[in-house]
Amino acid sequence: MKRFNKSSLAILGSLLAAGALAGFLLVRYGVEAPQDRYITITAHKYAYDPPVIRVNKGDRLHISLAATDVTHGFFLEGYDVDAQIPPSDFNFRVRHPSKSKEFKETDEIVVVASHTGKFRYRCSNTCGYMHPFMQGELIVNPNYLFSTSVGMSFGLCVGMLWIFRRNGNGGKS
Ligand SMILES: [Cu+2]
Repeated sequence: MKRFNKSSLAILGSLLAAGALAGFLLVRYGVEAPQDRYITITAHKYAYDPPVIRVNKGDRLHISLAATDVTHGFFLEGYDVDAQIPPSDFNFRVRHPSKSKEFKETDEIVVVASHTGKFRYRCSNTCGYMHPFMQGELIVNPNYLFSTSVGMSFGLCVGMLWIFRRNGNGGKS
């Protein structure tokens, strides 16, 4: 019986070590996963480059805007951002429509990708006959690493329970 407990202790020990590792990974890559992403979006007749941006939930987006031909707009659905981008200028003007109609000059929009889903960005400054079709898409994915880590921890808990039960039965017989 004593010998049995020793081996189960060893198994428990390694499970705990694995659990600690999972916990470390969770903190390192899960909870703290939100990254700073520096994105430059160039507007021209009648598209944005890049046309699709993929980020993870919680990421902090530093968005710079530039226009190469005429003044374009940048309205980001779901994030209360609207900008006017004059050509050949590092700065652009931005406003948060729900808060103010006033545009303010800036060189960067900082937005936290706080909700998942697909959000279109489209031109909000009439720039030509194809203007209504000028749009792109911001895709905010859920944090998969975070989910994986939680799943791993859950698996470890189940594994430990199973070992406890097995040892309980083994001890009696
Ligand atoms: Cu435009």
